[in-house]
Amino acid sequence: MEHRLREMAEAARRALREATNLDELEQARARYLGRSGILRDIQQGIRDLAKELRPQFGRLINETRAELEALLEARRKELEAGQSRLRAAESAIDVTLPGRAQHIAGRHPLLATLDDMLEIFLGLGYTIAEGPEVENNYYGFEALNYPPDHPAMDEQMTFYIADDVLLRSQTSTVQIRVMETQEPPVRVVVPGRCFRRDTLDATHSHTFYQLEGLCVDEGITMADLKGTLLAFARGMFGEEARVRFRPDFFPFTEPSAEFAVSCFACSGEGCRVCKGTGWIELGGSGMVDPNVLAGVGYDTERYTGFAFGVGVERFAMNRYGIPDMRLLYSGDMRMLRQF
Ligand code: 2U9
Repeated sequence: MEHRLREMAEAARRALREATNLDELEQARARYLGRSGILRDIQQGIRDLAKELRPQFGRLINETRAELEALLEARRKELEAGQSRLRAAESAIDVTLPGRAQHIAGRHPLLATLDDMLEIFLGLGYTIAEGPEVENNYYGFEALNYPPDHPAMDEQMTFYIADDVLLRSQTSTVQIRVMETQEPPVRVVVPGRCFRRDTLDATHSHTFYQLEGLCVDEGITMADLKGTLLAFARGMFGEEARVRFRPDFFPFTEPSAEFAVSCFACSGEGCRVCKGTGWIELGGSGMVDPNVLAGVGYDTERYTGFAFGVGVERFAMNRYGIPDMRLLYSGDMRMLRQF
């Protein structure tokens, strides 16, 4: 019996010492010290011993159990320490690795252009007005002096949501709303998204940004329009910039003029940016048609006004040399990181 105990103790010591991980250690514990382990089995054998030998043997069993349990605990601590060292080594930071570049977000070229435009008009005393993208026929066309059969009102050109519900094709709807609630003097710029049934390609988009402006007061003339757009061009392109006006037609202005700025890349000599013309088209403008002013209840004998509109996408593309309008909406980081 005693021999069996000593042999078991020796085997248990070896198993505990040689356990290479916590699982193996647990297996050894269960085998030798567990409830149905070998030590318990030996202990049960006490019953078969002579009465006088039992206390001595019981003590020996208890001493062996205490020794093995101490060994078990010591080995558990060792293995746990080893495991956490291993984990620490696995998750250690390699300070010699090159760092990952952090990209700091910048302004999107489209909105950067719009912000810069707005800044100039704020400096000229304009306020910013905004309004709904979903409009009705009155604000979208009628109040802007479009004749009832104008092709722009066709479903081929304008997005209709229902009979008299449409997506605005220009922000001019907002100027009508401003004038309805305010007597002159009016000086507003209106940035916003507009929608037309154009097919997406390098120079067209069904959704695009416009900046329009409106100035109504006593004694406003075409000279004010020209001076304002010259200040705008100089603010955007520098003091050397010149503007050119050529006759055009819009239902809501009379007379109307398209306007262009001398090419910022070649100062008007002719280059790739301006396609050899020396000029970059910016938008349209004109004196507000008296029908529009009368429509909002203004006294057309007393007040005159000018208005203009600029497409922001084309402006941004020219400014930054972006060759395709779709790049402005792609969210492609290879493009956006350049700004
Ligand atoms: C009111 C009266 C008149 C705004 C104007 C234009 C000329 C114009 C285009 C430029 C590029 C639109 O994005 S674009 O294609 N705009 O040519 N817009 S005058 O005239 C107004 C606005 C509001 C009440």
